[in-house]
Amino acid sequence: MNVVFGQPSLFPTQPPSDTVATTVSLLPRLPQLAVLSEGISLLRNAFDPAKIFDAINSVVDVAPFRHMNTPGGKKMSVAMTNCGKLGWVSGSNGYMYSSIDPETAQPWPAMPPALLEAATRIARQAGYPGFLPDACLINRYLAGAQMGLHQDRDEKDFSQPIVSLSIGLSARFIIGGLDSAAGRNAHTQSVVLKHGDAIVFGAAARLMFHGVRSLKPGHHPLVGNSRINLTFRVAS
Ligand code: MD6
Ligand code: FE
Repeated sequence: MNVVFGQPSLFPTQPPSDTVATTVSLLPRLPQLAVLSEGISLLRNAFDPAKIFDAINSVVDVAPFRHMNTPGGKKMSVAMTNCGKLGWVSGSNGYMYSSIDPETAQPWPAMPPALLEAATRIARQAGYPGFLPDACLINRYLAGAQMGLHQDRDEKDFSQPIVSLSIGLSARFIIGGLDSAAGRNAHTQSVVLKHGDAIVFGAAARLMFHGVRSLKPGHHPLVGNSRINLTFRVAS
């Protein structure tokens, strides 16, 4: 696949510098950002995984991981939970966002500050300075779990990006096209998402089909035998 490394042209947070000397001294601090295809940015080592893992555990204490059913009645291989004002749920009534966790009948736990801080900072680095997510879906993959090609279209405003963080075992993320024929059949791009990686899915890519290949067995020193993915969304 074609990956172009370098600084994006849109860096709203970086003020123009007066002298060559300041420019040079600032350069090493800028995040490495790769544009995978129009609208999809990849940032490696974009956050502190231990801090994010602690925050996930605080959410899971209140809203445990569970395997939801598809609208067709099949159990998903990926276990999920949510934090924030709204949570994504799937079941016999379809896919939707709900302020109540159907397992506990309580509101979803609030988005921990460490998660909100990481998501908004990464969005800013990718050119979305106003991003303020109200939903965070947390996916847990054990060996053999996968996510089929899908579009995320249960949110109200597709001009808002989705920010995705990955920790633990690596997985291959597949990117298809924009419509169902091209999305599901045509040739796909793929990228291996590793511990500490973030992707930002916006603009032309916001409605692209994407999925995750079956997780290979393994062990990660922080996260154990799993991969955890967080997707931050503006749902309402
Ligand atoms: C995952 N991610 O990486 C699943 N969706 O486990 C997604 O489905 C996803 O990474 C929208 C935007 C970014 C994503
Ligand atoms: Fe998705």
